[in-house]
Amino acid sequence: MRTPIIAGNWKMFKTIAEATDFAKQLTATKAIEGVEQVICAPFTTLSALAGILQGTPYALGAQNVHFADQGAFTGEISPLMLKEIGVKYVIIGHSERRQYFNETDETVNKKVIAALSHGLLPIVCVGESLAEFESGSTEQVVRTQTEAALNGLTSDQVKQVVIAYEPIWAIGTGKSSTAEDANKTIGYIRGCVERAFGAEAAAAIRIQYGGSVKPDNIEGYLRQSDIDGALVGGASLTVDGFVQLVAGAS
Ligand code: G2H
Repeated sequence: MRTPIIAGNWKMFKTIAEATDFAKQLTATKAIEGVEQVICAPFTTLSALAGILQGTPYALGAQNVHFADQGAFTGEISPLMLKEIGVKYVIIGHSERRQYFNETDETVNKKVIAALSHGLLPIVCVGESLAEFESGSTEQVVRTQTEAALNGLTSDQVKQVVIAYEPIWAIGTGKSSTAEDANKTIGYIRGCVERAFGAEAAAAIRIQYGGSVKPDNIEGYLRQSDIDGALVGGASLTVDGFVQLVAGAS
């Protein structure tokens, strides 16, 4: 009943020329149905990608957004600006932004509220560090991050949010959580959503796994009861890789 969603997170990779090549190749291949497909690309490439992806099954995503509509915030991009380009999704609170750019639970929440108010769909990242994993605090960490990110939303708004559970120790390291462990934590996150927003919202919200997902391990994750897709970095950078990931989720 929940449509799986595969989102490629290109991070700080691809020039406009490279992104354009990718999109042209991707749109020339036969699209796989039954899986929502999103490319979260660098800001500089979004306009060019929008021109190619418009009217195709591939949605466009950004990797960050500011919470204000406009203002003296040098270097930032507002939800209005993303909406104008034709962006549909926006990653909020990726661990790299929490780690390197002072993203906090509070700014994540402000960004989620701002994105939704402009019709952008947030992909909110939560996940524990290696030390937190080893000390057994995974559930406490993801609960705090999830509750903070969704604070103040209505249950109808929560249904539009995608959560990506990404254990930090699995990101870009080649180490990945087992499918069973990821499913257990994602089931726990769904339980947190149910306690705060009710059973209907919890049944509707899509929760992805992220962290070293590859074409050869994606099927194991997607077979799990609570995992609704994947947020994928490195393996989404080639057209072949992206298509294989989507095939693995279909
Ligand atoms: C985690 C993930 C994408 P990778 O950051 O969000 O990256 O698949 O390269 O581990």
